[in-house]
Amino acid sequence: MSGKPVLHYANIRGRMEPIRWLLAAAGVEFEERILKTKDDLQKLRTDGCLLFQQVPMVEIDGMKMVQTRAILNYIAGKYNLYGKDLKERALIDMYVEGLADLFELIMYHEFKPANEKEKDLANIMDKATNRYLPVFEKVLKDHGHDFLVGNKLSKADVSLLENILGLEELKPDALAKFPLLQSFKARMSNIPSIKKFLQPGSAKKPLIQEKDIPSVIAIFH
Ligand code: IBG
Repeated sequence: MSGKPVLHYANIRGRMEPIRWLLAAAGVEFEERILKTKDDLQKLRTDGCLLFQQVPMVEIDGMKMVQTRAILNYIAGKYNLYGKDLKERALIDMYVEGLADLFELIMYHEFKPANEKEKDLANIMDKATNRYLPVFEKVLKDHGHDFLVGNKLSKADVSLLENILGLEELKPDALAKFPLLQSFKARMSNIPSIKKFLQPGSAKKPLIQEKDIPSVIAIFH
């Protein structure tokens, strides 16, 4: 056993990408076991590795963890990315849950049929611009700190950066009306562990290619 966390998922961003992001930001090396077929998923099930028969699953500290949020919370707690007290944690949770709602929109966009993409993108950009991004622009403006909570890196910052970059992939000027988020993005992208993750060849997954969608669907459906 190498002692590194082992991530079990398909070779896509999907629900595992926030976990890859958080481990990378924490400076934790990890291994990946890529599910290529439904049989690979079925084997994990019959071996009793999946509490709810689903992935993401992460082997960490002798546990076989499932449920994305539980995994993220464990990593955040372990690596001190989850605030210094209950109130900071509550704030981080609120920010992260809002961002998780935005993330769902971005994640499913990749899987939308071509004839629904334009409308879907318009909805994502409307929600991003009018509901989610203004919240974080205001938080940064009001307290004037570098990070969202407690003037210290937390999982909320990591999630915000992940979502900002995801939005910019869909629409390069997504941050046009948000100057403080632009500087936040520049600052976060320069944190050594994150900078490394953003470089080519890292564990960060690319956007799924249209041609790969059927094979991914075949694993999970
Ligand atoms: N609440 C769970 C979590 O957050 O971990 C949901 C996990 C989940 O939906 N897992 C899917 C799965 O294992 C894979 S991600 N499905 C098999 C089953 O029997 O339920 C599926 C997904 C894709 C693309 I592909 C976008 C979003 C989700």
